[in-house]
Amino acid sequence: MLTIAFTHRYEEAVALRDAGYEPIECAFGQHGSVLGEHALDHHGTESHREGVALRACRDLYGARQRDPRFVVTGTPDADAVLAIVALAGLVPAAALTPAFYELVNRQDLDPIGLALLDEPGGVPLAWFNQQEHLTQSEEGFRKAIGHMVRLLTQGLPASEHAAVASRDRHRRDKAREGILARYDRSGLSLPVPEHPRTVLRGEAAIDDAARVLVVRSTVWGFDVWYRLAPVVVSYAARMAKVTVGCPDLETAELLFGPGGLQTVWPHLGKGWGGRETIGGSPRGDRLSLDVTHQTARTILPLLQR
Ligand SMILES: [Mn+2]
Repeated sequence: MLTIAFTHRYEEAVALRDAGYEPIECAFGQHGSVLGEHALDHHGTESHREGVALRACRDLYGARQRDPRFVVTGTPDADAVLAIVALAGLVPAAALTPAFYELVNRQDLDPIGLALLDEPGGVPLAWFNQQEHLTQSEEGFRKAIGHMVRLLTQGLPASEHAAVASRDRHRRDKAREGILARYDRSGLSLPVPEHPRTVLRGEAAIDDAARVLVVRSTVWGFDVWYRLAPVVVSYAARMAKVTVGCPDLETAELLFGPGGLQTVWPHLGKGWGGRETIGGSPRGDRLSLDVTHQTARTILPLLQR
């Protein structure tokens, strides 16, 4: 009997772990990570570990088949969900091909640098990512697990391949439509090029004039936006919150010095925060689009390069 316990609370995850549940990617910000017997996390203080789906599929197939109790938090992404499927042995071992779980791992580690639809096995993974209502809840995880099991055992019907590609094109178009401004280091507006080829990161980002992109988003579009500037200030319309991001730690530190965006949060106001590479407005606060533009104006003078 598959048991999924979802929690937002560190203490509850610890209690469930102590009761014998296996935590999957149970990282709780400053509390750190709750690890079980198989140490299945790779965030924060555990970032030296390999991804969880990779280890579960390659090394730990069926390890929790007789006691499939898991504690989870956050979003049921492909990495966490595939790890549960493998540990619980919900599909035959042969259905877990290295090509697929290695791709899940690569996408989890670097979602912005990967043109998923161009990768072998990328279309089925993109299909999973497109599924809706995969909420941060037990129900969301159960739905996601169901999708993953069907994908692995039945494959994706040929007719769905074109639909996946077309939905992704639609998402990227939406992400582009949301672009409000693109600034150089002095705050001067730059045009938005039609077909930027690669994500701007590291020294290549510094070589380009663009620094800050301001967007109002209704879709996830960082893979599109980081091709246009190495700092993205995004207004999530539905949540009414502002996110600030850089494509990776190296780029964030080139632009803002050691600590990357950690040096930026104190300038943005009380409750703003996050990691070196991504974060944003206080959880639960609903902000206006104006704040997004103000955020970009505050960040520009903080750029060191
Ligand atoms: Mn992961």
